[in-house]
Amino acid sequence: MKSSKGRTTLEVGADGVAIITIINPPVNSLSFDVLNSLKDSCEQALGRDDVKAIVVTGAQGKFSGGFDISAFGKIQDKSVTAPKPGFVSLEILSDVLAAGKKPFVAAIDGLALGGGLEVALACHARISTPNAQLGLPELQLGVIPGFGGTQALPRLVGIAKALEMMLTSKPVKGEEALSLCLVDALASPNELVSTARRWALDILERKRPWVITYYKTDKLEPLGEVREMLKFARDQVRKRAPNLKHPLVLIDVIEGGVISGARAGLLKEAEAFQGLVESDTCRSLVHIFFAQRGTTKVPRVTDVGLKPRKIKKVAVLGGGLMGSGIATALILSNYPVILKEVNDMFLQSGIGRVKANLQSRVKKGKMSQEKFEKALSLLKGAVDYENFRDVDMVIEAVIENVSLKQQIFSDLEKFCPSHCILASNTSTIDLDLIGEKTRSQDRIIGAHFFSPAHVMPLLEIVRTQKTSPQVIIDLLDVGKKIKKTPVMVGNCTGFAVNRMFFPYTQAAFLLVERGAAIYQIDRVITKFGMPMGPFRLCDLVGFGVAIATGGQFVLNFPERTYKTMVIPLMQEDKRAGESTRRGFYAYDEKRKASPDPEIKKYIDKAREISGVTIDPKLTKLSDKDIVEMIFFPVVNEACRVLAEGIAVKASDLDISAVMGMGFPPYRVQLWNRQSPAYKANTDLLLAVS
Ligand SMILES: NC(=O)c1ccc[n+]([C@@H]2O[C@H](COP(=O)([O-])OP(=O)(O)OC[C@H]3O[C@@H](n4cnc5c(N)ncnc54)[C@H](O)[C@@H]3O)[C@@H](O)[C@H]2O)c1
Ligand SMILES: *[C@@H]1O[C@H](CO)[C@@H](O)[C@H](O)[C@H]1NC(C)=O
Ligand SMILES: *[C@@H]1O[C@H](CO)[C@@H](O)[C@H](O)[C@H]1NC(C)=O
Ligand SMILES: CC(=O)N[C@H]1CO[C@H](CO)[C@@H](O)[C@@H]1O
Repeated sequence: MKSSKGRTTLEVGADGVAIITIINPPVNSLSFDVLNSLKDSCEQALGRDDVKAIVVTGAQGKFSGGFDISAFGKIQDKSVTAPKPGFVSLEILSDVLAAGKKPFVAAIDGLALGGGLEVALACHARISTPNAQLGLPELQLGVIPGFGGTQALPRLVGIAKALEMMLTSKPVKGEEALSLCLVDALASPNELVSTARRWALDILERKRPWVITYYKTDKLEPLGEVREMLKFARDQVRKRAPNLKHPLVLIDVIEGGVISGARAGLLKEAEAFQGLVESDTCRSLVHIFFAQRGTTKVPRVTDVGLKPRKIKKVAVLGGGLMGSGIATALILSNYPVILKEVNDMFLQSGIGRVKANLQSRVKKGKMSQEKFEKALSLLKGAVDYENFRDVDMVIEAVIENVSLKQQIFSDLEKFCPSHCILASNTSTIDLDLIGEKTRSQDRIIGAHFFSPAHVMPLLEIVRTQKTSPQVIIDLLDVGKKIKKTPVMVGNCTGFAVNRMFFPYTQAAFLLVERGAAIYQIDRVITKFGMPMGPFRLCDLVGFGVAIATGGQFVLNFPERTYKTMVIPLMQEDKRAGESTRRGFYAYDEKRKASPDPEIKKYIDKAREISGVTIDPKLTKLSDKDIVEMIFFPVVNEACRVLAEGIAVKASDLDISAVMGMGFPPYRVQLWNRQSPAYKANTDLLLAVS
């Protein structure tokens, strides 16, 4: 891919309409070069006597994907002087385009997102294709729209809809955009530009209205109603995203424009944008944006000219929780799947689980009945290997038993074609051991899904010394196609996620046995932004599983594992977590967790057995202390994973933490010093504020 800086072109037709085309593949993002060139082209068109009206469009069937996200780094870097996007846009969009003495019409195909849509909003009319995606997703990156969108969108669609579109970051399609008056007309891709040309001339001839979006007020709801809406929105935001400031800033900026007019609103927007762009939240979210797209770049694997092979059929072995989830994910993405079980009874319950997974999507309105039938028709059951002759990939998800898995893999070698990828979902068994009795070690690979596999977004791809690059590329591709974020890791206990996070629960137990308040820890960690604290997580996973996986770490890292007695003591009393309705919390019929005073008894007993004493300092920890004591050991473990070469790059671990454990993405910051505890050679690390 060549790195062009982007530009616009200007072409004047015989009808006197100039076409300005934004060119910056792949999504025509708005770099500063594009913006400057856009300004030049607009000024030229306005100045030329042979130009009567102007159409703005994007090359290759895409209007524009928005502000160039890679330019955020430049704006945030205080050592270089970068232009301020908000003010740049004020100059170009509001002072040149919107205020222009000739009509501007946007011709929108493909996507008009973020700054892309904001360019279109500055025009005097918009024509779109029915399938184009229009939206302002800036909040996802920790900023607000900075090219006038906070002022323009409410004036076209009303405050209520504008708030919804910006707060959810969800785009609308052309059809809906028309009904919202976000666009003025629809046209097929072939007729898009000619329709826009005609429209521009019509405006000039006053056959259609010449509308400057920023001056429009007819769609704004009455002030009293607006106040109510904004108050409601603020309450919702405080409740749903208590750690984020930028959604509240958005609401303030919208309010400013309604009260003081669009010009004041635009200035307020530009200033607020500049402040937010430098925030830790924005830095973290931009980092995550690129980190997520970077997981499929693996040195010496994806850069040696190999292409993913076509996977036409997949077999899943084992129809348990994991296998049925994996099968569900595959058929949802149109892969024909054979689900194999040991006997018909197990097979039927496996297929039943897949059906239930699909049905729950239908119930939630995420899938049509038609799509349900289609997905289900891709699933075939089997109790033998007869139909494995044309399978391109097998994912094994049977119980953790070495000799069983060895048997399965030598059977697979017999029944599957010689190119077939042999993947295992094992989390605890050495892949080399599994493949020991085969001659196919170059096509054995780990595919570690998280439960439930059809819901959780992360896929750890585990390579051995012998796995071939082609097989890795194939699985990375399947991972993306089934809408997972695949991360490639090497072999170690717990791979990336469980390895990084074993110190998470461990630190919590260590603190509690020495006097820290158990429910305070969960409360603080949840407030920090994790989906749940370490104790609630133990309850969810179940103590049986917790002990089994904990044992693996004790075995492999004896020098830094803390073995708590609390869990075995609770298990003796048949407390084993949420499934038994009693763990660190008590659960009612609706599975609502509440603190349980009886827990103190177990902690006291454990303390006695282990011979530890209460440390008065630990009984009154601040929230900040707790966060650091729980997460710094996680960060250190991440450094080890990186130093051992298990992970390819630090950003892969950031993504693993976010996607695998629900670590808050807005807290993953740039960490510019090496971990004091472990000298890992990296500049980006999972860090906590
Ligand atoms: N300006 C904003 O506020 C904003 C916010 C979110 C998304 N977006 C844009 O919307 C597009 C679609 O979003 P998606 O989440 O579906 O992403 P996506 O990964 O599906 O994006 C499609 C393509 O855009 C490429 N891309 C990534 N970063 C880019 C950059 N800085 N400049 C140009 N191209 C880039 C990707 O490599 C990918 O090929 C994104 O590419 C992004 O440009 C803009
Ligand atoms: C593991 O699998 C083998 C082979 O199928 C079987 O004989 C053995 O009993 C199993 N072990 C356990 C602990 O289930
Ligand atoms: C894989 O990791 C496990 C656990 O650390 C270890 O026992 C095994 O030897 C490793 N295998 C290879 C090939 O490195
Ligand atoms: C790591 C992993 O996913 N292991 C699972 C493999 O599949 C079996 C059977 O469904 C599960 O019990 C394991 O937890």
